[in-house]
Amino acid sequence: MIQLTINGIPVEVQEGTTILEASKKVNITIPTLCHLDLDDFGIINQTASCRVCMVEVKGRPALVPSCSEKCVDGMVVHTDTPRSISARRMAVELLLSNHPYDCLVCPKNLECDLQKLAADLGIREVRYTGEKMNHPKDQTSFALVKDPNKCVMCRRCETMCNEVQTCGILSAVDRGFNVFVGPAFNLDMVDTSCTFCGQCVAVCPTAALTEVNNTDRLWEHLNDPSKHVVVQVAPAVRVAIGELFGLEPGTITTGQMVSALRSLGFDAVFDTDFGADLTIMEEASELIERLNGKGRLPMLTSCCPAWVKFFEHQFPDLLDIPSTCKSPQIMLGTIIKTYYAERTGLNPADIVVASVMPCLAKKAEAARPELTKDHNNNVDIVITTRELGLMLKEASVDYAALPISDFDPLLGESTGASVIFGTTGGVIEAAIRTAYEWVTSETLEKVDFEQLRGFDGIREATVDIGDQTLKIGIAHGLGNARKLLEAIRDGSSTFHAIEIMACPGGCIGGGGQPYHHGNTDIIKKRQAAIYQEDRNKVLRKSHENPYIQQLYREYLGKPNSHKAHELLHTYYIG
Ligand code: HC1
Ligand code: SF4
Repeated sequence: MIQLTINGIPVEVQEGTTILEASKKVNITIPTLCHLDLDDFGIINQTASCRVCMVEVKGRPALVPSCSEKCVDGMVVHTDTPRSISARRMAVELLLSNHPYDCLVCPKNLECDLQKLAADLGIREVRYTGEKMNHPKDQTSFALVKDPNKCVMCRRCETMCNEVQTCGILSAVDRGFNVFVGPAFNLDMVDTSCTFCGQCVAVCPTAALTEVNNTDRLWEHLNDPSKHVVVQVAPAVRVAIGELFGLEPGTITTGQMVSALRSLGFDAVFDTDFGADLTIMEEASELIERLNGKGRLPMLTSCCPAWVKFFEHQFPDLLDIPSTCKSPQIMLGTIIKTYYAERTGLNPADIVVASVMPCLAKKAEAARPELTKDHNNNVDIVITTRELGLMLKEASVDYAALPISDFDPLLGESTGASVIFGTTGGVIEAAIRTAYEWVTSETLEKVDFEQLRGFDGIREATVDIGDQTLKIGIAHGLGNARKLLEAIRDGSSTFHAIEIMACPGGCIGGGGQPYHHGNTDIIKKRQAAIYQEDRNKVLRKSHENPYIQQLYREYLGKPNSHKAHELLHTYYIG
């Protein structure tokens, strides 16, 4: 062990610990900008490029960056000397000298780490002025916007994209003053193999990477009396949106969220969870069929659109292994434009389906040509959790004070199995709850499959169903998914089913959720809330949802029927 003092406080740390890490141990905060430590998910960005975390070490003539400097025995560190504060201010001023000053109308206003740092350091003027970068914005995708002029070269997005997601889209483009992070040859995002997972957006400290904002388009629809505008909300939104209104992470606000949506003027408020229950009906049937020899094993879940893009781009030889089920978002959109339209006598062309998703890839998913019908999108417009927060603030909604209300009937009814879709491990657990009862014809008394839960990037578990032992794999984060796929490709995989979610933590850590600013405890609290919401439900198995049963009785026939296939299944494009 190594002994040192920081600001006069003795600290004992293991060899290899940085001064920044040692400081955290004794609750000393050193400001940083480029540094990102999501160690729970194996993510550390340690480029030491911003020079904001400079500190003084006794006996050293120069200041050192605390994020990369390792502790040594007997070290005496001071983090807040006039010299280190002055160096910090200069580093921030230099970043600001070249940064656009449009904070008031910037998409990251009040959420920007650079803005906060400047405020915390009391910067009131920038002593250095000069040329600014003038690169065009990339607005070519349905999911994200890249504004190179706001790039501070922290490389957080690059670490996320290349090391965690292993997508390899982002790196330094251009040289010297004009340098920024973007795709090789500065290609348009839409022309790259980007999965639109949005994890680069989730960790960008400024507005160099943000989501496509669809709120104005949605307001237009809501203000158009000729349209019947309905909304669906993803499982992970209800345990995170409260954070935008000052509530503790992990606060479940399902009822307030429904009231909030109604107050915005939606004609009906439906639940993507209903779509998730429907997905389980189809996916559990498909799994049982494949286990009975009809189709290839392992079967992979297919509800995460960034994951779908990833295997289409990177594993085009394995397109027959994912389930053919559309995602819950698209299943519900399809049911709204068909079954719901018929029941209500509305022309599908007059129905606008909006989705609130924790995810940026859902925006791109809704626009996929094979998921639209007769040029009429099944889901017309997707906003993120953050965008819903913006709309509610625009409308001066006092979120925390809202009464609790229920989703609209039928397509708003759901079970606990669908809620857990929002966390890593939840989709496969939901599928197992149903598959178990269908295969064994026995009641599953204990629905909590603890062995499928957790945060490890790759998890393995076995589940006994009748006389069969199923081997289940779970991965979150695309780099982890790649490892499981490579094993399938080389023939060494022995799994029967694999769940994959692109974002660390699953949808609760999605690129459209309230910014966590590098605090993984927030994602863990959201996960605990998801499991609590499952326990709160009377029904916890998808096939027990009475309205799902009604939908099959009245409209779809049986799971995997011809009609179910036509409406609820899809194909992949390599
Ligand atoms: Fe997800 Fe899904 S769980 S993909 O993370 O299968 O976005 O929350 O809506 O469609 O249900 C996202 C979440 C979401 C779908 C469901
Ligand atoms: Fe990489 Fe995902 Fe960002 Fe695309 S959205 S650049 S894949 S991190």
